Amino acid sequence: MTDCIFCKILDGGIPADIVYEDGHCLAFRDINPKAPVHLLVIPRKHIESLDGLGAEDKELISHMMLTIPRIAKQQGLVEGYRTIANTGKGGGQEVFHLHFHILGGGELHPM
Ligand code: D5M
Repeated sequence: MTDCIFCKILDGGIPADIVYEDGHCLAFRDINPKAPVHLLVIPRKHIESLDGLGAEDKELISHMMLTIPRIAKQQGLVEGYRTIANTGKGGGQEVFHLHFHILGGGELHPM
């Protein structure tokens, strides 16, 4: 996956402001923040999007869901936060390596 920008962040090929990492996932600040705190949480495994998940990824995705609230709290988002996963071109996805946006730290427009 040499042309995947998030794989390059994972292997240290391009820099990122990493706020959390473990054996399964990595969280770093979005380069184009849409909120005072805007993080991206990605799996170490290259999976294009939610559509690319298989039954074998059950443990990984469950780990990520359990880790997102911990990262949010660590980043001071005690009042709450928004989690978004854009899926496919029709969903506005631009980087085709599964990622969850965590947004917070300010007023968010209702959805
Ligand atoms: O969102 C993809 C997000 O990825 C978008 O908010 C910009 C962010 N991005 C792209 N390149 C980088 C790097 N190099 N560092 C940090 N953040 C980055 P999507 O859901 O695919 O539309």
